[in-house]
Amino acid sequence: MILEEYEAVIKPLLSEKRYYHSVCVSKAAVELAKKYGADPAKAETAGILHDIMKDLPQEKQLEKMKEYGICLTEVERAAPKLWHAMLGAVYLQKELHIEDREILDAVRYHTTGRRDMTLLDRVLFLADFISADRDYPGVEELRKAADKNMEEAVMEGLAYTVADLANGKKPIHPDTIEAYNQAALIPGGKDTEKEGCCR
Ligand code: DGI
Ligand code: FE
Ligand code: FE
Repeated sequence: MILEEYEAVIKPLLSEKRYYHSVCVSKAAVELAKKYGADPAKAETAGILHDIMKDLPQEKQLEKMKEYGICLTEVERAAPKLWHAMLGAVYLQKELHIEDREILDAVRYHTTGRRDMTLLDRVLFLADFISADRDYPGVEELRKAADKNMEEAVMEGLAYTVADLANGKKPIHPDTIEAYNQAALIPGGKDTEKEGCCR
């Protein structure tokens, strides 16, 4: 399917605001993909579809997850904001017949991040933070960081998420922690010598 067809698919599922956000994320993802060498077509698709399940009421999201056989961990059960990403990825596969693993994973991990994020994971994660519709304090700095160094900008996004969640005494998903720790241990995304490793 092409962008216009995906737009027609998400339109009835999303509020006006969320639809506009999705269009903006798709555009931001294409720009980041071009800059950092990811596939712009996959970035466009992942961007337009990433929040496809976001406006479904929570009971309906739970219902659909059950239908799809998605089992929730304790942290996931306690964090409804994570559901749309997990559910979204499976919805794309089951209902829209998208089989591209990179696209499905980028959507699946767009909220938490994960260890060993792919280029497309990073592109979507960042695009979601810096899209044109975002106006939180600090967004301009993050846009500049994203323009200069993708790894550093992803780290900024992860650090913001972890700090914000801890501030609100909210549970933090293991994928978020793993993404954050990996970024903190390997500054700039470059693998360092594993000195002192006894394995
Ligand atoms: O769907 P969007 O609003 O565009 O953005 P998103 O999918 O990145 O969702 C952001 C929300 O998800 C934000 O309120 C923080 C929450 N979130 C992200 N990681 C975690 C989390 N919530 C919990 N409880 N645990 C996490 O690890
Ligand atoms: Fe989201
Ligand atoms: Fe989003």
